[in-house]
Amino acid sequence: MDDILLLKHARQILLANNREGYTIPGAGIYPFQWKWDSGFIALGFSHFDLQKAMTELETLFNAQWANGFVPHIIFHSTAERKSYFPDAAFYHSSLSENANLKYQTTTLTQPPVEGWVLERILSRGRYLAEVQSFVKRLFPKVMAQHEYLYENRDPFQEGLVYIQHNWESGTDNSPVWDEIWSSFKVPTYDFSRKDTQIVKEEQRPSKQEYDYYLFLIDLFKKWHYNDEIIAGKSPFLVQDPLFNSMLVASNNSLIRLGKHFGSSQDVKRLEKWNKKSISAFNKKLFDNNAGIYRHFDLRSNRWLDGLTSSGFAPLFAGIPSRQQMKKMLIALERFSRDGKYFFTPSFDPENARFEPKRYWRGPVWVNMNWLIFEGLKSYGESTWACKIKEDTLQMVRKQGFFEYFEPDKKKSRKQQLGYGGKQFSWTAALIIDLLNDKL
Ligand code: 2M8
Repeated sequence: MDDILLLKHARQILLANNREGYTIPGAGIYPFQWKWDSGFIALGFSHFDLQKAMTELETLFNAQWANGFVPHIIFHSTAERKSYFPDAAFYHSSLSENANLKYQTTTLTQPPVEGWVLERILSRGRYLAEVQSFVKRLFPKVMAQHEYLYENRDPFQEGLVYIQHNWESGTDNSPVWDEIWSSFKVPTYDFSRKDTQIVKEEQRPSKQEYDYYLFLIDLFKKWHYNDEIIAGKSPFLVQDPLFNSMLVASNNSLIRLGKHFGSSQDVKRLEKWNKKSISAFNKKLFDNNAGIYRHFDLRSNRWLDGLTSSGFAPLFAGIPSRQQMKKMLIALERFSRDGKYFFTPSFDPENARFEPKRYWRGPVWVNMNWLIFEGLKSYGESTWACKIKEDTLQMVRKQGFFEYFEPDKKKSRKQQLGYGGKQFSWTAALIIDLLNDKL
């Protein structure tokens, strides 16, 4: 497929998945609005329909809670209520005193990408009064989200915020959580999986993993979603390098935007947060031997076992020094095993727990590639950035706009090996961005 056709397809996918005011990640499997998906989707739309890009984020922030928290799924469509599990009834968000009662939402959040997305939308419509007033309206809302995170998710005031559930990481069934799951027992839940009716079981998390996911939510319900109690008692409390990188990158954008759209006080707070976050990142999360950032478990007080593509996300936020970045290039090369794999498998291919078909346990994801591509570009590493861009385009040209992809290049050349949802929105959105990139 040539690039003009690819671009046309990508736009068609975004338009087909667009609903009233928001865009679903993929028909059938994800029928509502997801938080960080909306960020990538808005970026894709900003190339050909600024109005839709702005509406996507406005709709998301309409569901923001009183304390600045932004939920990870907004269950807009009642018609689709029964087609996804766990649904709004399972979360029972009104148990939280902060919940936004106008919307049915989850009680978990996702990586805070909105700050840097806002800056990119502005760059596409800098001279339009409508875009300027949009950024002005959204700025304090994004700021409130960051305030929520630093005030409620950083119990030791380290500058690194924690996630309280694997679904908050965006990398749902990553093997890094395995050792947390093995540290406690959960009941067996009786429920009907909706995801495996659409996608093959071998490409999704196991039933046992879902039991853990549901059990954590049940615990939080018992504690009325009180963050202080969760931080004190929950068995899952992790400083995730991807989540924190998105926060730092968004801080960076808000600092630049704040000079026009915020106050000098906002800018000062953001600078203070970022200084602390970046220094903690490099002291606490960088694994000098492996050349990659790690997940830190606040319960066991050590890094979780295993290296993931999330560990390269700090490149996007400008966190590593040049020396650290050079080490990361060696790790990146190892992840592709001398060109055997596409950049960048979601889990270390040399680890015995690597599973090339199963969701976040090995396959390649376009959003992670895009973040690493942008990161390397910002360090002036254009040869590397080009390799990732080319691999990503090659993968999608050959397989289509899937949710995730087979990492093995040889296998992928011979067979149709795109996995998960089809006509997936963030794959389409980021291909649009890559095709518009000048590198
Ligand atoms: C996946 O997560 C959801 C739960 O939030 C699921 O499996 O049902 C993840 O890939 C997540 O990162 C993504 O935002 C979501 C929708 O694309 O799907």
